[in-house]
Amino acid sequence: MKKLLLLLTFCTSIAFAQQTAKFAISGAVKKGSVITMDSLKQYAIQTIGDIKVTDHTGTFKHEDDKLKGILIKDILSHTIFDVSSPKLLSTIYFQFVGSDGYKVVYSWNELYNTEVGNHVYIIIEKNGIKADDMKESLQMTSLMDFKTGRRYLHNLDKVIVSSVQ
Ligand SMILES: Nc1nc2c(c(=O)[nH]1)N[C@H]1C(S)=C(S)[C@@H](COP(=O)(O)O)O[C@H]1N2
Ligand SMILES: [Mo]
Repeated sequence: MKKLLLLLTFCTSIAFAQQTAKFAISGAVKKGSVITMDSLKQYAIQTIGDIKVTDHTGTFKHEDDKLKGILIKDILSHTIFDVSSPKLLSTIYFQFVGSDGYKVVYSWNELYNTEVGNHVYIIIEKNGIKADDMKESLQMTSLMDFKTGRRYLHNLDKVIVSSVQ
């Protein structure tokens, strides 16, 4: 019985790791895609440094060190947004959704037309631990945010692109 339980725990942890170390991009795009740890290797890895995580009131929670990540704009560079004119890009917004259903929104303009977008990363390593070995799996951060916690998304599962009606 004990062995069976161990095996079950082992299988669940493998399933969990495989389930979380990738995310899908879908919605208002010409062609949907799935981003895996393997496909992330093609992008430049940036050394981000440390982050002080604060809650929604600005109270310091904890610090994560030695962050490494890939700019979300680099990852999205192969995604063609399904709009009939460039003007309509201003209607586009992204929902980044965690495996627990937690959602974080960015607009197309925020990512592509403000400085904020130059500091939004998918984290592939922190505190010397790689995403595959982290319970938070692939994480996301918007480094210019005042309150860093709320968009410090854990377990990124999917990106849904939409056009506001
Ligand atoms: N998937 C997921 N990510 C999440 C949350 C959540 O509930 N689910 N909470 C957010 C909030 S409100 C905060 S303050 C930070 C806290 O980051 P920490 O867990 O590293 O302390 O996680 C953020 N990322
Ligand atoms: Mo929070």
